[in-house]
Amino acid sequence: MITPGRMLLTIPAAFGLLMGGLLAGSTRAVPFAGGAFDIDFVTIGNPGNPNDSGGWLHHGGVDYVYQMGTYEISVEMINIYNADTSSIAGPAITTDSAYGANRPAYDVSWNEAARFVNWLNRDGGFQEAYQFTTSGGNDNITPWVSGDVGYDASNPYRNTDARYFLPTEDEWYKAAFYDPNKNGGAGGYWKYATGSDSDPIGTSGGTTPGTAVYRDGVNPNPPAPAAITNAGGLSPYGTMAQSGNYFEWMESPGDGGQFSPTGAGNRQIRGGRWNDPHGAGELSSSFAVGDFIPSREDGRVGFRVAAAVAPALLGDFDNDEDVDGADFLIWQRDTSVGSLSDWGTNFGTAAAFSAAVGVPEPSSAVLFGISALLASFTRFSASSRRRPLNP
Ligand SMILES: [Ca+2]
Ligand SMILES: [Ca+2]
Ligand SMILES: [Ca+2]
Ligand SMILES: [Ca+2]
Repeated sequence: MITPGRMLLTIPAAFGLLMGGLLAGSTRAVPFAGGAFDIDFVTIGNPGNPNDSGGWLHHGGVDYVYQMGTYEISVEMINIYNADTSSIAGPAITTDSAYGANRPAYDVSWNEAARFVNWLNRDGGFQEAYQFTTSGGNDNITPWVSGDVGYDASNPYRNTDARYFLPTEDEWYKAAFYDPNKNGGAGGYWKYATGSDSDPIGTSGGTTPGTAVYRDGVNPNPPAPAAITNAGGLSPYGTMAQSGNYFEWMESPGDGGQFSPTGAGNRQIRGGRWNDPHGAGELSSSFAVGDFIPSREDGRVGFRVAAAVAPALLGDFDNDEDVDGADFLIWQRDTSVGSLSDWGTNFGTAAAFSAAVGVPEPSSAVLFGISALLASFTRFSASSRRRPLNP
């Protein structure tokens, strides 16, 4: 989408952005609130992977492809939510900004995180994930029941038609610890979300592989949490700070427990925190805290968002859910990525998430030629510009 006021880039600049995007792997930046901020999502593939046989409660098996937020949710994103006065606005969420707007939001309850997720869905024209039947920002949800559209008996908290949601413990655990290339390509789990069984090296900020934002002998007196995009090395799938910075809410009941018909039951917490004195064990796959009630506002706990994937779109060679000039550039560099005819057929269209409402119809007529291609370059460049959050 083109946002008024955004500067159009030259083709060489667009090409540079494209190459940067390729280096980032299968990350997709999704703009929210009219482009006020983006959330980056990384695709978590390898459906059908087994649960971890180590760890705790044997989590991590997921039999579908999904997307995980690359970063924790920031204070600034919550501030933008709170500033929304449009028809999709939700009740106020309280957070704390002691360390700056680009740091993870904390003192955000599970219920407040669910309100934020619902707002993301409304912003994109999607079904809300969680059912609130009362108006307070920290009220508990009312789980979906049989007969509701999108009801899933195996997870009555989440509506299956929602695009964005809080990750289940399995979704979170897989994105953090699973590595399809471990054990000579057979796949397996690491102890930490830095792709290692060795304790991460403590840091208060940076992106060096193998580091995490926590207190250890290397980083004995951390002054502050890190900005969400500067919070340690990546997991094998490319997520940041699933070990360290802030603990994060799971959608799932705690301790492998049961879903609560009133929505009041405990939720799971994982990941460790920047200033805790408990060492690396708190960051590991075997550490989880299952007794946090969903209304608890805790100075150690933030969250990240996960997403469902849209069906594959032929001609979308860079897997960003649309077919545009960027895909043509990829085909031009390597024609084995797919069919140019597919690209031509679907040029100008976006992948339709099945449960979406209000998604524009694909254009019926596609004109080839340099003018269309140039237009696609400018569209690509506009949609690819990252708007930094409090750099
Ligand atoms: Ca709060
Ligand atoms: Ca974290
Ligand atoms: Ca594409
Ligand atoms: Ca694109």
